[in-house]
Amino acid sequence: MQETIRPAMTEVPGVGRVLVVIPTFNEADNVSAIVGRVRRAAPQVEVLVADDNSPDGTGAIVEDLARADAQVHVLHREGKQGLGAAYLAGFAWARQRGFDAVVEMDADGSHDPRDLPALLAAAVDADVVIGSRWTRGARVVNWPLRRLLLSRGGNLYARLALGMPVADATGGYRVYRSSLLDLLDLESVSSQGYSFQVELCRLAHRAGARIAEVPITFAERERGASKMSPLIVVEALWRITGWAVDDRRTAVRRGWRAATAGQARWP
Ligand SMILES: Nc1nc2c(ncn2[C@@H]2O[C@H](COP(=O)(O)OP(=O)(O)OP(=O)(O)O)[C@@H](O)[C@H]2O)c(=O)[nH]1
Ligand SMILES: [Mg+2]
Repeated sequence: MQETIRPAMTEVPGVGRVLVVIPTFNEADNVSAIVGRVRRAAPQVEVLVADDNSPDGTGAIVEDLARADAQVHVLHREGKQGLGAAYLAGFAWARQRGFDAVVEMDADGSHDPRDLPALLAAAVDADVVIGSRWTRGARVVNWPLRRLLLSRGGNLYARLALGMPVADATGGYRVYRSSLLDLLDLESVSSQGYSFQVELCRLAHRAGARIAEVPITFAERERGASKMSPLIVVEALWRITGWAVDDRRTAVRRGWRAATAGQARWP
């Protein structure tokens, strides 16, 4: 049987076939622009928009984009089920089709596709690459003080509570190698909102993944409405605290087992 050879154009050197997953809910004002910008910034990658049946017609707009471009796809989902669920569906879509890496990116323009080549280059030697707002060289443009403080505070808490050596554990501009996603227990993921990013970071860290951070320029959304809500912040705080308690319980249990095993040997 003759082997199918994929054109080199659809591969990122050292990484392979890459799918950019863009979750959307009511992003009709943004979605065409972001898909076009991704395609221009990284012509080798494919794009999947995971739309939660947006009432503003985002899904139909992406249908048109997909008809015109074989590297653009749309996943229509039944209704608004949160960012985390949309990403998990996108990851499953990518894995079923043999993509080697998946990128997470917001539709609202906060994540600049021109940073994508640098993120993909870092993925050559990493399992996860985080586009970081809080690494030297990064820029955050037009964010109100309230959002800056929330992000800095949330990241500080996540870092201290979970002991992860990551500056931006809440950021949502990332590359995951599929080989890592295959190792993670994604069925155990329960986060809906922001804490999804922290939860995946924690799973990756615990799996011993090589995590790299690359500075990005992050900009406040210009069009459309934010889906950020107090509930999303409360969910993140609640879950991070729960994971921190679990981690400490596990550590105490391990310490206790080690200590009692020692006693058995030296009565
Ligand atoms: N499919 C899907 N996408 C969602 C859902 N909630 C948010 N999104 C998308 O996730 C991305 C991030 O959401 P944003 O509203 O920009 O949230 P944010 O970036 O945390 O907040 P802002 O700073 O206010 O923009 C956007 O592309 C949204 O359209 C959801 O329930 N389902
Ligand atoms: Mg946003």
